[in-house]
Amino acid sequence: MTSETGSERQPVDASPPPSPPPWDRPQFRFWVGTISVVSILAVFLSVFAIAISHPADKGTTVAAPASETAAPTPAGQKIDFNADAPGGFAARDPKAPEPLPGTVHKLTLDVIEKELEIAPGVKQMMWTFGGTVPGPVLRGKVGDTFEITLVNKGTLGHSIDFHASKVAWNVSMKTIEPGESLVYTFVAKHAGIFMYHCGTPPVIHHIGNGMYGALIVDPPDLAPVDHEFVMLQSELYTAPKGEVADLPKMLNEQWDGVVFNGYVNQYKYAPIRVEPNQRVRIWVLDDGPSENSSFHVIGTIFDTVFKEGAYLLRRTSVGPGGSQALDLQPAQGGFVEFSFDEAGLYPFVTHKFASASKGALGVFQAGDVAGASAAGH
Ligand SMILES: [Cu+2]
Repeated sequence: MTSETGSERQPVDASPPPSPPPWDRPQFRFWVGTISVVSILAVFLSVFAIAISHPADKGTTVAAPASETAAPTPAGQKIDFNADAPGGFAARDPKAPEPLPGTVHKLTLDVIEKELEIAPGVKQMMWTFGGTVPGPVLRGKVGDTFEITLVNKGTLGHSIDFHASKVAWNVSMKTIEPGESLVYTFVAKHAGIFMYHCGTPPVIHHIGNGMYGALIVDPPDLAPVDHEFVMLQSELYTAPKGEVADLPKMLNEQWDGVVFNGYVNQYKYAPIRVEPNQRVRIWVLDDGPSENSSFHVIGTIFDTVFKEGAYLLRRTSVGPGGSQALDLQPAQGGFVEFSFDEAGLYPFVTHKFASASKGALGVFQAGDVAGASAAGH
């Protein structure tokens, strides 16, 4: 192997070779490489951190904020919760009815679609049992037979479902068309305050527009009291004048009010008169269709509580236990008993204050109170 001698010879000019450009220097390459690797690692770790902190990225369903998903609120009349009582306001009688006489109760309930006032200045079309919202409170005893004739005088199909009954859904609770009637017979086998409601789909639309009520079946050992009242809690869904409320409003739980016995702040406008130290029983039912209730009377303590068929608390001569609220989900009910120790005003609410602030508020007047004028139901 030969080589050209000239090519191996050192150049005549023996000055040092020119240094490479900075980007070609080994140290530069080392740092560029290190920084690149660190950057890639940082990006990867960031993505990983976001992934584990964001359940949605793992495939879990996470609700977006309500403001992004909620359907726009359908139209409806506005309720003024600070409005004064309308002139000549007449509250629905809050007294619980006496048990019906005898043991067989033949009654007729007409389905009537009509305009009702539900708050000061707010009237709208409602679907009703018997022309009122809530429908009439029925009452009997364990073992009684109820034979209810439902007559549909409305413009669309309706039905009735008595929670106090044990009967086949497809037989007794079927939808009847306008002009038709149906006889619904059952024996009240259990004690309690039971919801009844229209069960025609979409059920929430029929309950939300007024088709609900209560049937009380007395426990056999019900103690005597001085006053017995009934409070049915429900939501109000307002509609434009002359219309019934929209279904989407109900499906989205966008109620406009929460009320006792069908009218905003009804017993604030017409306080209920009792006397100090009298025993008071209030039957309470949550007719929904969707909101719960935490029934509370401000300024007293329940010494007896009956909920969903059983006594949770019973007055005894020495019993120290007291109850402050009766908690009810939709279609649950019971009663509370108490007395007022002093003359004065005693508001009652659902202690879910978002609901109390939207109309679920009333007042008891115990004894004479300067400046107050309870109607004396
Ligand atoms: Cu109906």
